[in-house]
Amino acid sequence: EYQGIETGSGKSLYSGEVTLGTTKSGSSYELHDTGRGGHKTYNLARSTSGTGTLFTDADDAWGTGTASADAQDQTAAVDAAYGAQTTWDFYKDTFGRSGIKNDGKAAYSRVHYGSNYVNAFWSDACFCMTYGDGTGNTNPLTSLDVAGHEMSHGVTSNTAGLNYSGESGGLNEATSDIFGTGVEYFANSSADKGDYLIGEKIDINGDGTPLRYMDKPSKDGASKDYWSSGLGGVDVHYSSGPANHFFFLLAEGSGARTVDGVQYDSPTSDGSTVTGIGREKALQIWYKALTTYMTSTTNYKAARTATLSAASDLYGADSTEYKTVGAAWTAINVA
Ligand code: ASN
Ligand code: ZN
Ligand code: CA
Repeated sequence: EYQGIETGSGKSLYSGEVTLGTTKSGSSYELHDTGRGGHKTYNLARSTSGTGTLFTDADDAWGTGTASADAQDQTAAVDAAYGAQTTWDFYKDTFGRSGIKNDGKAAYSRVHYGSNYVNAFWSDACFCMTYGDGTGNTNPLTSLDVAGHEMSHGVTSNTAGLNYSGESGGLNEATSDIFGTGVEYFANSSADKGDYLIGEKIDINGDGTPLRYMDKPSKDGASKDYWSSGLGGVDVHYSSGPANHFFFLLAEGSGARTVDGVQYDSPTSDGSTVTGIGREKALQIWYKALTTYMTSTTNYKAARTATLSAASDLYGADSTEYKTVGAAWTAINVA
């Protein structure tokens, strides 16, 4: 476990009470995490440009004021700062990666972007993370899996560089869902338990359903479950489906099962049965494939080869892990 400088406490919107890396500055505190590359969290106060104002607080207890505009403002900042520090810790502890560029330097985060902005996004240009407040400016897009998803776009940009269109775009999106899920599990928060659902906390559909499902992506009404020859023409947030599905099959296996309290039912294209190797190993294989074998033009067929090479490096070409990688791709119609 990462031993950072965690001096503050925060009341988050989605992850309960959290500890935060903060910095004392004069008689006040800044939302500035010197233990993790110097990450800072800023308030855009509904602007859509610039850096905004660095969050400060008098007593280092963030988001706890009563009924003040500041307390409300700080809550999204607590989630954003917690998301950045947990994503940092996940990459460090799981893969030995120090930040998005693996250079020990943090990005920064901005919250309260625009008005009624129902999205969050990573930008390579500012090397920063931005969160909208959602519908009515009351549903910030700051849940942990979303934070981990978005910042993982930065990792992909700085490693494989998967082009954000066609099949490589779907693999880029899936990489963010896979590691966003890794971050959520890593945090082990009772308020936001790990699962293979994306965005289940932000209620973006208004009916309590998540944005995406990794066990059976088509449950969202648009994502693809299996590879087909037309996949490259599909929106990247839906052509990610088969790779998310591959990851679920590799980690947990096919068929109906309950994982950490959530019910899943993951089908295979050919009726085959896949027995999962566990999430930890599946994450290691995807990360090694992303950082060693994938390139900007990697498509689904090449992703199969890349992950097989990674599994061979990590566990051997005769290993169950290697064979399961092949079986999981075959199960989503990538032979
Ligand atoms: N939230 C979106 C995503 O990460 C932003 C975008 O369209 N790039 O995919
Ligand atoms: Zn994305
Ligand atoms: Ca989730």
